[in-house]
Amino acid sequence: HQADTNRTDLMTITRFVLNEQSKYPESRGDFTILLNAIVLGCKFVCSAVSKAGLAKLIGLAGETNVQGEEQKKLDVLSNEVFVKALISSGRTSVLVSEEVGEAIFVPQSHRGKYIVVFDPLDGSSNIDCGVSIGTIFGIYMVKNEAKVSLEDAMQPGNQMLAAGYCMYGSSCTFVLSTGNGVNGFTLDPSLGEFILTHPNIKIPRKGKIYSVNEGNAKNWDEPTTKYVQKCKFPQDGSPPKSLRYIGSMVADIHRTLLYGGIFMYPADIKSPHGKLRILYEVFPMSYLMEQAGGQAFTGKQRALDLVPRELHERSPIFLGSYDDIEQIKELYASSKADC
Ligand code: P6P
Repeated sequence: HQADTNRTDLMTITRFVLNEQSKYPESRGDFTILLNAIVLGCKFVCSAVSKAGLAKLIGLAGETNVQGEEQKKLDVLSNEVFVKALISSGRTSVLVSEEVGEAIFVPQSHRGKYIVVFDPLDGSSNIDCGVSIGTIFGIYMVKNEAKVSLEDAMQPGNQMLAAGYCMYGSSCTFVLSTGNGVNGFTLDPSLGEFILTHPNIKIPRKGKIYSVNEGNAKNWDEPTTKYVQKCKFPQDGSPPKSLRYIGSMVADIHRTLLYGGIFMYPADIKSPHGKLRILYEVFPMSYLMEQAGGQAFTGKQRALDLVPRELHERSPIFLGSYDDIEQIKELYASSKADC
């Protein structure tokens, strides 16, 4: 009977968020409308990604994005779908997309109180080989609706009020936090609804996996080098950690969130600020990790305390299980002490 009840008592993402928002008497459903726009974009991308191989959507669109990378058609499509869905929701004022060099100021007629920073299709270089890719987003409140500016889009991560990602893999999984923990939803394609499948995700306090591109080892700084050495040759008699690196942030983070461990994209001699973008990669994933009981560290400070100065600014990032991050923080602290 209980199983039947669960099966018929569908906790969709919309119902879940409405429940959450009902805790705030002043909320008028704006956030739910905004989230539905993001969910619509993810449903579209999920469908397009699953058909990419067949629909010949793969392949270069011939254009290049601000990162100088050749854009694949799915990048272009995904970005357009999210921008249009967010603007038509009437709940946003400024959008920042990984695919667009400048901030997008929403026309006055459609302005609302939220700012959305997003990477419409992160890891897109993996599209052709079928590796999981994803959409990453973060949401801020505009500081002054009457006077919207670029500053609204470059707030520190500790001002973020919600963040999440949607992973397009063997199934389509939407992971979200609105500040009260982390919850995961899986798309039921027959219903076209995201159903709650991973309530109250908590990252294990300590993990057995480290995730980093070892190909950059030649260029790492000393604390990162020492930490990875400890993972491979533990001095305390514990077994070595396993290395898992997919090369698609959403997939690496999703595994870290569920299984524990540490994900690292450190600074190195080649990229002194690391590779990952603060606004729509580092902040949303750091927000989720903290909400799930983990930590996020840049090598110098708590990641969410960064204040971005450029829209597409990068930062080194170490995030994951609480105890694992403590270890890397100690190594950076002692290396600073040695200077
Ligand atoms: P590397 C994908 O291009 C991406 O932006 C992230 O999704 C991923 O974590 C990272 O870059 C992989 O970078 O240098 O290890 O290939």
